[in-house]
Amino acid sequence: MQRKEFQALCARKIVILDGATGTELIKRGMPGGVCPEAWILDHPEAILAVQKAYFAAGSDIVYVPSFGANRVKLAEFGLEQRTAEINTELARLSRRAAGAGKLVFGDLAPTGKFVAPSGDWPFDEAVAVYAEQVRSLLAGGVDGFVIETMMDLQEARAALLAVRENGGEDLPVMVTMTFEEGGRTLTGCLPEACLVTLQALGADAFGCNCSTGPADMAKIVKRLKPYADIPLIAKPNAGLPKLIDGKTFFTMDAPHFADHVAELHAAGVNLLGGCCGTTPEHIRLAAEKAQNFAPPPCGAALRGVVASSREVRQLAPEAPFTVIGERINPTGKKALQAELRAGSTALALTYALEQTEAGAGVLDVNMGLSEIDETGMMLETLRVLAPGVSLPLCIDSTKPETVEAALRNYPGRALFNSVSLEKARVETILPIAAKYGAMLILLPLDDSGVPADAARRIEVVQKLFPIVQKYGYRKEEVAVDALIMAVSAAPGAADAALDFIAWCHNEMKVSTVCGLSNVSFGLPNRGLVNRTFLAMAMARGLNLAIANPMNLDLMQTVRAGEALNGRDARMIRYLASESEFKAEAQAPKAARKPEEEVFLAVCRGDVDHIEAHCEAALAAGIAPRTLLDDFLIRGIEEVGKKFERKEFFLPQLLSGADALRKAMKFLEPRLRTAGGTEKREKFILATVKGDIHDIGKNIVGVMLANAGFEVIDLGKDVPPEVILDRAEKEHCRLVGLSALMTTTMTEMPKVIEMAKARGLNLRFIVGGAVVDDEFAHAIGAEYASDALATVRLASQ
Ligand code: B1M
Repeated sequence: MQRKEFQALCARKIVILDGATGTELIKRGMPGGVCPEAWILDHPEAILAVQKAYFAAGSDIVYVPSFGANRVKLAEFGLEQRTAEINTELARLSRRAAGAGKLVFGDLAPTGKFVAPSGDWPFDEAVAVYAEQVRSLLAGGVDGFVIETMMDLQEARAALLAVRENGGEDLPVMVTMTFEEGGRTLTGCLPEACLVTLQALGADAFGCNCSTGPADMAKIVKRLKPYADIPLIAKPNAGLPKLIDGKTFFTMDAPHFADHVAELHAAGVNLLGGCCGTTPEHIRLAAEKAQNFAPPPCGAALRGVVASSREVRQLAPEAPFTVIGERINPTGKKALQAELRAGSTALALTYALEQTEAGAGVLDVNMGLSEIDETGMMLETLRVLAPGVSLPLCIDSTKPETVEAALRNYPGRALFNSVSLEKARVETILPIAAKYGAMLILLPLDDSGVPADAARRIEVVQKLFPIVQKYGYRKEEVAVDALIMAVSAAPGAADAALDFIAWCHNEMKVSTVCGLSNVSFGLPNRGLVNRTFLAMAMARGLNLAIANPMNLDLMQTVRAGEALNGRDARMIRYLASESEFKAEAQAPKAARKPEEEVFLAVCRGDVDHIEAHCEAALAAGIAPRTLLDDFLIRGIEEVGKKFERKEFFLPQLLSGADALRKAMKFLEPRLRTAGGTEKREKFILATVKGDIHDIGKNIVGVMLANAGFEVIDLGKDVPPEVILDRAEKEHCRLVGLSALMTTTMTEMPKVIEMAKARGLNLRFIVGGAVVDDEFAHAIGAEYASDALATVRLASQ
């Protein structure tokens, strides 16, 4: 099926997808614990029956049961060598079920790995894993693809690129993600940000599946609709899951499920199906109801939107004025140059956080510096900024390889700075930016240089924009740069730029942007010149500026300018910012103490600087233990609180833990005291099965070792039998167990019961945030609230 045919289908009717596969296969005898894909191939009649039932119920598109058929998932069953064959066979089976005239889409789903830059799995490895699946599903004859149940935008991007780069250029690709109750994915991705990014990258439809019932899903679809140029999908569960006797049940019957069709349609759904707990009957009734509705038209009300995975920003002329933070650019910044030459990204992160706080809406990232590997440093900076800050980024480079690497790896929809009419940029850089769906800054210059007057700039843009349009760009997806030159060198420079801005705004009706500080180059009191020019440019229609948001006067000019030219209707932003600016101006600007920097480094996940901050704090006389207890641990606790309040998400939790781990490694030798007893008592230490939190357990280990115990640390996620086998082998008397989650503390009594059953004479000390005295005694253990308490107890 061609992408155009898919769009036509979505315009003709509400397209009906299938319902749950797993539960239907279980009904047909699939046992628990098996590899579903392999079981299906051994029992083809089961999947044929399920899929035929969905087609008979009214499904237009049925998914190939290749959900877990990527190499990473199949490896859990030792079947990774059969990946290609399994996918092709599954696709062939689905084709058989479909017969002529019905559609089957190859299904790509999460691998369970966490993709870079937030995770440590290289992005291109993820693309390669999906590429293998794409090629083999194509060999089985699929009509299109669905990327489903995605929890992380970056993994969804990898799967989408894998389709587009491996034979699926012109096939429809639908993407659905799973949003939790709080309206974000587990990794903190915002629905609107995922839609904006994936539709710019070439998805043909976007929506949600799993996780919630139809009513909650309608709310998310409603949020998506203003941003959607592509059809929207809802594939909800049969209601919210209920846990009964430790098993999950979905309790919404088919008629109640179908009752939600009108609500989903009103929210803007074009494609409708069911996820966990739904059956062919759910789909049949929903399809019947859907026949009463015309498909909602597609076309976004909000365009010109850029996104990180956690935030969206509209950069259109009608949106609030946006300052694009200019500071992550080494030009003229000696400190940043030195850091980048040393391979450190810490200052870039600091600038990013400061600019965010100061009110920037997008952050420009430029790594153009001689003697450094620009591409490598750009990727390294993205690795730090993607989890560290939530503002969308503007990738600023002239090197095609840097642009390609940055846009490929950026988990969002970036603004790209810039494309001009210069041959090299049009021929090489524009196709790259277009491939990754970046929003563009257009420079009105060609190979003959910068046009001096507005008329020539208009001519250049009039030639450049049609070329950009051929790559699918609309006016709303570009911002034209006013190209401000230094007025000190060219007296007419300000007028040329102002006239050009006015033309772009009034005639071409596009966003305009300028690199503000150029105008004042070579002049005294540059701030005054910059903000005076800014006010004049805003009056002509300028709506974006690459500038320094740390400059309070400038930010005040932005807010006042917006209020004066009617862009801030009841002066709400002006009034709010005035009280903020006032508070800021009055706040004393004391330098932070090094130990406070340590605390902040954990909160920010600043792996690069934490060691230096620890060193400085020790040099300032802070004792290693105080640093650990009062700053490092308090830091990670703060991260945990923010995570609980949904201000932070998994990537930030991971970076905070990484920073703490690095600091611990540094502090460990300093925490060790001379001491040492003659007889070293063995102490087995482990985080229980199912739990991967080990920071606290490691601290306990260090303190026990300090106190002279021979610590045998079995690590994290340790099964009971491994703990007890080792205790027996070592003739150990003391075992320490750590658990940080309510769901894993229940492993503790299992270990103790098993020890009793084996007749082992062991004393258990348990600890971890969720454990308390009462629980410990109830299960027959001693409780230690922290590392020192553990040492005290163990010594007793
Ligand atoms: Co997660 N995590 N985490 N996490 N994490 C918590 C524990 C949580 C409370 C966050 C929250 O929601 N607010 C929550 C648990 C909720 C609950 O059940 N009550 C949670 C969750 C839900 C999760 C995931 C499920 C998130 C997800 O994927 N949605 C996931 C679980 C993965 C799994 O285990 N299967 C997850 C993952 C992670 C990271 C990998 C990102 C990372 C861990 C990295 C690592 O440890 N290598 C992480 C982190 C860092 C945290 C928080 C923020 C910090 C934990 C920590 O290190 N604290 C935590 C929130 C919080 O606690 N504020 C959170 C500092 C440490 C020094 O304290 O471990 O308590 P603690 O140790 C103390 C004492 O308790 C005691 O001594 C230590 C020193 O004083 N102690 C013992 C500990 N063990 C002892 C053993 C003893 C004696 C004393 O006897 C021998």
